[in-house]
Amino acid sequence: MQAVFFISDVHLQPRGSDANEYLDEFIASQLHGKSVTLYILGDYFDFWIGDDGADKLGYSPHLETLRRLTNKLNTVYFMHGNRDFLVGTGFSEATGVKLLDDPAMIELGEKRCLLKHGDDLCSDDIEHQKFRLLTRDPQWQKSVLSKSIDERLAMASQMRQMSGSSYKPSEIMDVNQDSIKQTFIDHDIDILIHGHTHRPAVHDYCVNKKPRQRIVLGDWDQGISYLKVDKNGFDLVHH
Ligand SMILES: [Mn+2]
Repeated sequence: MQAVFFISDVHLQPRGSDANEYLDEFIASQLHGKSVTLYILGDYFDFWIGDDGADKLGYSPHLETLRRLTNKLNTVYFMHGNRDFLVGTGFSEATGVKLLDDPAMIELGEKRCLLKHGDDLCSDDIEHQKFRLLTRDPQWQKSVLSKSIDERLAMASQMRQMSGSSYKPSEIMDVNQDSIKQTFIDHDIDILIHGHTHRPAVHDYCVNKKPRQRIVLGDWDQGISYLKVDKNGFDLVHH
């Protein structure tokens, strides 16, 4: 079996940050010179104001990196997060990366796996769920994308300030266990893979008398973080 990698929450900054360096290191050590599949499960970019604004934000080198990966016969998938929900077909055409719906079902060996960013599993955070509904609405997105790049930049920095200033207890920021159980049942899956919470871990469940697992991908604030699946099994690596 060809290796399959999953990452999320890299939060790449336009002007560069430690995460940029960790990502380069990850690509060089794990992906370079091999034919692999990479799933990016949201919040790859810390913010995104539309595909036409990537250059102005200084994100072009990141797009070139993805283009080089897909040119080398790697398959790269991208799912939106709550930061980069405006990534669109222009990005996909520029990079060769395939856009994925949330949720997405895949099979890994014998296992039925569901992929999600994970923010809608945090159903106790009512405020965020309202924000999510609004920002995923195609009409709202269309009206935002019709604004000038400068107007969208101002909007993005305002939104970032707002989310940075509101304090919420940590249990509200984690997934709701009823939402998890319902997700296992609704999709009849063995494994749920998601990011968003920045709490990398493998959780075991028993739902409807079947063992199930929830694998949470980590953030990249302190180092490389990924899930690798190959003939040896599942390996969650977080530095
Ligand atoms: Mn997120």
